[in-house]
Amino acid sequence: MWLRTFYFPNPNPFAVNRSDFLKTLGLGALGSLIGPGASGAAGARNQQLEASNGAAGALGARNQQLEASNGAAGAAGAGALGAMSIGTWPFAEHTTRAALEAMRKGSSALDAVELGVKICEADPRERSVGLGGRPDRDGRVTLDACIMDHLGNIGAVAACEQVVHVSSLARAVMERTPHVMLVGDGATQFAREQGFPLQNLLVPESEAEWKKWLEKAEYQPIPNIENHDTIGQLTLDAEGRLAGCCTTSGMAFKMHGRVGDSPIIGAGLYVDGEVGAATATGHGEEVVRTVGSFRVVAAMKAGKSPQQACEDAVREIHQLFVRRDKPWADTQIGFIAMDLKGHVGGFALRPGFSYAVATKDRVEVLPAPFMIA
Ligand code: SD4
Repeated sequence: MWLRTFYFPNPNPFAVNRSDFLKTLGLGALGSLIGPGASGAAGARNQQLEASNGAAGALGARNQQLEASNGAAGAAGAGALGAMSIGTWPFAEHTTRAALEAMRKGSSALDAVELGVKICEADPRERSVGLGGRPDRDGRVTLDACIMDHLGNIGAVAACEQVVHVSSLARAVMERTPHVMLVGDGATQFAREQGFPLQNLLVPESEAEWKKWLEKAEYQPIPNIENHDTIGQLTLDAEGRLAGCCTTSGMAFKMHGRVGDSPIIGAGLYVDGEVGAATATGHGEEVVRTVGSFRVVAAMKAGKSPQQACEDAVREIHQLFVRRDKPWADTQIGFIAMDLKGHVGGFALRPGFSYAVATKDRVEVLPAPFMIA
């Protein structure tokens, strides 16, 4: 059974950029009405694809400039570059800045990435991460997170309730258990045992959205229209250590127990301490299907730049939609990546995705190039 979700206005301070993304989803909803099944739809889709490849090319050029400028600093190696951090969506401007400052004061990449995403998890205005995250269709807020360091240490929790800082809980799984993932009640039980505070994560605004959604809740076998903005953040410290963390409340009004890509190592996040790191946002089912973040890092290992690797991963996801004859109009996928020299990349299936880059010179939010306009 599939779950269809709807967008409700978000009052948070980053609403401008987030609504761009959600506009994408609005267009997508329209596309889903006219796309699948219509005769000639494949031809129309191909034309759209060809046209948008051109657009992506132009944007790709812009991003190459970015790569070049970051690369210039990075060419001397991570030590010379200093610490840096990148993260998905505009809210990562704050979280990457905080991570950078922590690393400047001596934090490891791992400590810094956890510190960064926790800011987002604790903010009840962020309705797609941590406290205040939108609930599932039963009104329960269930969170997913994973964390990975440069040595291949990993930890994750999925469908976890009552814990704000699931990033820290994922780290606790990594450091204090012989396992790599705890889910559901087991994750909450572990949190209790470890002294994590347990609390209600459903804020009145999210509860009101859920109640409104219930009025029309429809479950149809069509691709989801999501309400989401996961934070995936990557850090590189001055000693050249990489770390990453991905944390989310996942798809709004999802089926209870649904888990996306975000807590799945290789899908929502991957770190190779000798190559680089990548993280994903968007339609988790598609990212899981393609082991997206691992795919990006593997491409970097094979010699692709972070930008090229993100683009390849999105195109491969798109190809799978085409091969399976599934419409992609109402979905979104975005990847960001960083290598050991501080080159960064970001790419999305559809317009509206942006990511923050914090280096010693500046902290900025960059619109990601995209494949299909
Ligand atoms: C998920 N990938 O649960 C997450 C949602 C997301 O931006 O990334 N939103 O499928």
